[in-house]
Amino acid sequence: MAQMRQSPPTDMERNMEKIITIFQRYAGKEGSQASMNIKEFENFMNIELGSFTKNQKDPNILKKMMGSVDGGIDGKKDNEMDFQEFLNLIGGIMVACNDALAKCPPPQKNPAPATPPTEMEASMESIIRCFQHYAGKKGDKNQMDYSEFEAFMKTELRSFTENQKDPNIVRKLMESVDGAVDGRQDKQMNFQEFMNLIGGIMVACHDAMMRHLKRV
Ligand SMILES: [Ca+2]
Ligand SMILES: [Ca+2]
Repeated sequence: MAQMRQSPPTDMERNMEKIITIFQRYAGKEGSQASMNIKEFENFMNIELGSFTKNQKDPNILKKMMGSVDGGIDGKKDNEMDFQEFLNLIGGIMVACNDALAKCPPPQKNPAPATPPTEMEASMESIIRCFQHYAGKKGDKNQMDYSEFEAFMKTELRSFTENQKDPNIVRKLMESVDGAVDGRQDKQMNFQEFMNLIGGIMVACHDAMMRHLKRV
């Protein structure tokens, strides 16, 4: 662990850490530890997101998905997916899930899913539900306003928020993503803007962990 924690991690922190760990588990199988090649990515998708993968009709879907993000961050089409490119892809799947979940009402009873969710699916769903919980407190249920976002940051990412020297950090974070996706600086954060922000925090954690690993 790169940092000592004063308090036990929240569910949100646990899920963010889990996604980083899962990426590292597959990216570390061969070649660069910091990126996935197509074999590592196929392995990840078939095992962790198997229910998504097996529903796709296109046999080349995984190659196409990888092609759609490869080079988007580092500018190199090198058939390697780094963590930020990976998060862009996962974030896209989560945005689609969030839209689907927002459209259908929550089930009255909880029917047991045919197959239990994988660790990755459980973490993704739990992050979506966390966003919906805070965004749904008032006003637009699909958007976080400033006070909803502040409540989220102070409760779910408490140790991150408390470690920041800048007392305006929460406002600045919100301003940094507001309008980046929907083009409207309306002081409302939609799920995709939220994922950009959470993704940025996760990339910073992942980079810190890789630097730490290089030192030992
Ligand atoms: Ca690798
Ligand atoms: Ca709201």
